[in-house]
Amino acid sequence: MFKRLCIGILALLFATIGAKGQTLVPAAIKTTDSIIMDFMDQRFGLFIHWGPVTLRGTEIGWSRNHQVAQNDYDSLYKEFDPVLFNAEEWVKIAKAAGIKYLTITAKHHDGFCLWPSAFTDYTIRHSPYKKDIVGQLQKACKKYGIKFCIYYTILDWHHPDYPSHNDGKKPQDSSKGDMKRFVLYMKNQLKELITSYHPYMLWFDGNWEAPWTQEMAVDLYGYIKKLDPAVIINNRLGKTDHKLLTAETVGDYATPEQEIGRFNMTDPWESCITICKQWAWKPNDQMKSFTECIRTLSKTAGGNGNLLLNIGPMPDGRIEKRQAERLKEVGNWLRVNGAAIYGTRAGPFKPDSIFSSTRKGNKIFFHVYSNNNGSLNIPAMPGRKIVKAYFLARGNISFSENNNRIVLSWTGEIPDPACSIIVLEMNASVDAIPLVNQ
Ligand code: H79
Repeated sequence: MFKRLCIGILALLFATIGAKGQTLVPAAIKTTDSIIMDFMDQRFGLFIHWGPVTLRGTEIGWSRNHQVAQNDYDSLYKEFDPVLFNAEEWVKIAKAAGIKYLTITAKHHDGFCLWPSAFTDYTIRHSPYKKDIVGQLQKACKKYGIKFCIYYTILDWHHPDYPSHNDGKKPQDSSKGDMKRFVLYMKNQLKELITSYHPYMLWFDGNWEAPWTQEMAVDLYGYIKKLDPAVIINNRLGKTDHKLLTAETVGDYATPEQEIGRFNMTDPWESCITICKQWAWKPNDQMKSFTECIRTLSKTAGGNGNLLLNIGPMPDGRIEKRQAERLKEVGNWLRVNGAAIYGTRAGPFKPDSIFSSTRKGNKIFFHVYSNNNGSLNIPAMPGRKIVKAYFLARGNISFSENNNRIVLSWTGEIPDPACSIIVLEMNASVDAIPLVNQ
């Protein structure tokens, strides 16, 4: 009887059933709010998509058996020798860009591993380069105070135990798959990654294919949390929409892709957006302007989310000069205006085409995208008065408060046409005030 009771309690601890009968992650093992809030304080991360496919300049994973024949794609690692790769150079570029965390594609959908995994030969160790790329980056991040994160996709179109061998294109032979063995492979690799590199966050992907189930996802979440209860996990482990967090979601935060997430003061989210068009490097790929990059970062913070901005390094190991320069420009803007981004929360105004707002303590930051004839007219906040108003990049500006409206005005153009920050210092904290209707 006692034994049965114990088994019952254990079952309750390790499997929670939702209202619709789905397996859910038990609340007790979920990443704590304080860890998630710390993550949301970082606001700006660098995504790096890299692998042997850069030798062809086509998209990572997706071009296998499309633009690049499968056999050719799967042999590229034999030529992958990025002799100019210098982890510290990458991390210095990230640091100068004002980036707080870095996420590397340890394994993308093509199955190639950028670290010398003991569980497959399809790794960097068996390339002419041989050295551990994930390990070198982790070390450099530690040295320069950047949080190190790992992208690891679930689906694996190369692994013999994974039942689907490309994204639906023939030849397709799912009879040879063995998900039980494949899950063991994943667990072995994830244990290897967690114990070797101690990532701050794990970025899963490739969760949509049929062989992967909600039950497997909940089980894997628990497995990871036993290895490291503090590791942050994105919301692409389970089978729910990656833009949302729901009771069924397996993972800690939402991940809108190639779009700025919706304004949301309750659910944490991070938008992943490419600096060019492709995730992986492509010669002469179209690059976003400085204005686009800054407004993307500003509007993300103004929606209460993080930005994971993606770059694709070249096959020789270097980051393109123009991408590094663009990142440096972003960093220069952040050196002046970073107070409006890092550690802030969105609001108390909803973003529109003229401005976004963020807040921290007794400060409200207006991110202004247009000179707007030198003025902003906004509703006053009940119980709060302005003490001081100024551009972060320049001096004070005029303000007046009457008829429940605030009028801010300045002479000449805004300091930076891409995005200028106006600070309103208030007479008390604005962290908890409700949204102000415009
Ligand atoms: O790693 C990046 C993408 O490869 C991965 N997620 C980000 C972080 C991703 N996997 N699937 N998808 C994104 C959605 C599928 C998009 C596609 Fe396409 C549209 C696949 C084929 C058409 C975009 C354009 C990707 C390849 C070509």
